[in-house]
Amino acid sequence: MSRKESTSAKKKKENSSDRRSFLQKSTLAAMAAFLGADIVHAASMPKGYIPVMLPADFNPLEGKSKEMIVRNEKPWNIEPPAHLLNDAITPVSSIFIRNNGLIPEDIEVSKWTLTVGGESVVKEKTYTLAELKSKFKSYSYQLVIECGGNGRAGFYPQASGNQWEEGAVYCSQWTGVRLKDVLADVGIKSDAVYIGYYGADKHLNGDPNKVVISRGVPIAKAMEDESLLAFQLNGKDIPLTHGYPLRLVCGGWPASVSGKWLNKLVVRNKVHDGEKMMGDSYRVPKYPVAPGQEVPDEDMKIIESMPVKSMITYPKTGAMFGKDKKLTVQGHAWAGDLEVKEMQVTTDFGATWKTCTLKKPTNRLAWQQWSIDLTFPQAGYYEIWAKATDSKGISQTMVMPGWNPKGYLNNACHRIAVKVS
Ligand SMILES: Nc1nc2c(c(=O)[nH]1)N[C@H]1C(S)=C(S)[C@@H](COP(=O)(O)O)O[C@H]1N2
Ligand SMILES: [Mo]
Repeated sequence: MSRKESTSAKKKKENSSDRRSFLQKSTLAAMAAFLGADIVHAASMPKGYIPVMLPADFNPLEGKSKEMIVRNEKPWNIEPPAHLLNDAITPVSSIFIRNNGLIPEDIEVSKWTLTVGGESVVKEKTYTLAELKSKFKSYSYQLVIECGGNGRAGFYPQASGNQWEEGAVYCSQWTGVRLKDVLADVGIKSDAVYIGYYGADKHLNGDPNKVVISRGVPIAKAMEDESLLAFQLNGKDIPLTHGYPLRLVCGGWPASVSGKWLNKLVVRNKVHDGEKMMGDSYRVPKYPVAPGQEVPDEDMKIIESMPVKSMITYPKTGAMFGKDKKLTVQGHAWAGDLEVKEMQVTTDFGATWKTCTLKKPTNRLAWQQWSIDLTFPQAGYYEIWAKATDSKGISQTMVMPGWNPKGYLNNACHRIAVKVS
């Protein structure tokens, strides 16, 4: 408990100073991200000035909400507060950004190609974007993309990495061709077990030969209908920061398997061993460990389907309203490859739970909307905690779930505070 109090106190302080400096700070961070270098004399740069190396119509936040919280400037990582995620289909303005390296520059779409190779293809093949679009049928799905480290801020002892709170997750609509159709066209051998991706982003140190991140999924996940090579997000070209012009998207698994700026896929006859597939990266202990404990490498396993989780997106924490007034609480719930079968809230710290109305997902791997009407007969301070249960009967924990070295998979109940007067 004391840890949670200190985190929220810290957060409050950060937020008030962040709000004021946000535009300036995030604009500069965005410019640096696109330039691939810090602007040394940024302090003397005139307000509203667009650096010569950036296009005149450069819009640093690409339509992002001014309420986004900056977690890191280099690489550029930002997340929305929970209330910005209230829509069933997340608008680009509220989508978190997680980059491990530098956003690629000078993308020439007409020259963009995707090469599919690796030891388990019959023969390597290269497609232009136009070929991909014309040769294969397009499909659209709403997919939950959640960073494996979403909720990391809730772990104690603190795990290193972006201190994400609740916002490193979204469910938007992706349009593209099915990965399985492309793999069938290339021809894969019977020994294929895994696919791996490569993207056009550059390493933070600028070394063009260093791979930023190259992860992947087992063949079975790659072959699912919903695994796409996507070129549209919410019906428009994917914004540059989210992987323009081509992105691998595999919903329900840690977002790190959804490779942005995709230009190469490899079909492997063993588990893909690309950058950030080994060590502590996106891997968790095979058994529960004590917080802070070191875990031998052979006892770590790769994160696959994400665990059951939910969030409260309305009202926002701190909301005030009148006694006996009806409050409709809303949010989403998701469960990796599974469906959510029940959604509950408590206002008495878990002594009693109320069952919410829960919608079916629009398609497999989309998040589900839930809501519940609450009334508070007595004035005062309340907390609302939300808990989802998946189709296998597994529920979210109320306290910190299994600690792990990099702080992945925190699916503890989301809670908000409200005041009734
Ligand atoms: N090429 C490339 N793909 C990437 C990454 C990256 O750094 N480079 N980051 C991954 C991680 S860790 C996450 S959480 C998601 C973030 O996707 P978003 O920025 O669209 O929210 O992209 C994934 N795909
Ligand atoms: Mo991530």
